[in-house]
Amino acid sequence: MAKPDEIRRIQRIACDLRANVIKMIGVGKVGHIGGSCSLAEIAAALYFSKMRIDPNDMKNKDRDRFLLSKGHTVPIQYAALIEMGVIPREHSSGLKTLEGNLQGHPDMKTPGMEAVTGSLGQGLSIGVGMALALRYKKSPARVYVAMGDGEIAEGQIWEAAMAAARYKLDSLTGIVDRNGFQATGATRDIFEIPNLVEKWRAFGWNALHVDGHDVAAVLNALDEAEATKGVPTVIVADTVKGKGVSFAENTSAFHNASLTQAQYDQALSEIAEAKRILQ
Ligand SMILES: Cc1ncc(C[n+]2csc(CCOP(=O)(O)OP(=O)(O)O)c2C)c(N)n1
Repeated sequence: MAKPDEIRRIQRIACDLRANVIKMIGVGKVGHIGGSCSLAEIAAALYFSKMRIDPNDMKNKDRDRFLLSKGHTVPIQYAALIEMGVIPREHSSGLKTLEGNLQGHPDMKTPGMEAVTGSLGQGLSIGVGMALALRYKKSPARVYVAMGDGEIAEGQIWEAAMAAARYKLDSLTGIVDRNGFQATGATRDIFEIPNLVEKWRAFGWNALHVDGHDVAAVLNALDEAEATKGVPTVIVADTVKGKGVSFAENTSAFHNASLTQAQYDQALSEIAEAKRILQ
């Protein structure tokens, strides 16, 4: 069970990650704000508490791996890697430029990236392969795969889910960022997947259900996933798309959008205020 100080530390880092996302996308440049902000606490909990990774040794063969299957929200992963010092902060101004190394979807040329993703539905399969290979090499490393609630309509996710259970991949943890919205509307209107927790269980997984902005609950679930042997674990995390930026919350309008100067300033000031009250 994480101590209150540790929880507060991660909550504050989540604010820093959101601020990094907004600064990276900047004014007038289109970027995936909504699904980046919904993942902030989960990314902070993984990168700054749970995962065994050394920012100075990101190629260590026994490092834990994080795969962003919902690759379009890579600004939140860049934000974490910038905060850890793996990606130089000054690179963030080159997001989505040909000359920069922060592409619009994860690319292994970027420091800290474990896989190329972005064509939705593939990340869990990559995670299954990695977890199998790591087991073969007797590595203690764990593999974390973040998916979107829109993304999981892809059939390949469920093939990977069956394979993970078949191979008893208890080093694999899936996380569904269930923010309720996808690119063009609410997930329930486009392709609702009812009884999601029960569905993962039926596919042979240990399935947990948390509030994805509750850092203590997220950390507990990650610990429970690690303690669960013989089956993979999925954490279905209820989140808010655009969390922390009021005008971007609970809408697909800021799924992939640009900010005016006024919106940019408002977003950063709201995030700073959220961090201030966590002092
Ligand atoms: C195979 C594939 N089809 C379509 C897209 C285009 N696309 C990018 S993001 C997105 C919606 C994803 O929604 P969700 O998984 O809920 O992500 P989040 O809300 O967390 O951003 C779509 C359809 C894609 N990247 N890959």
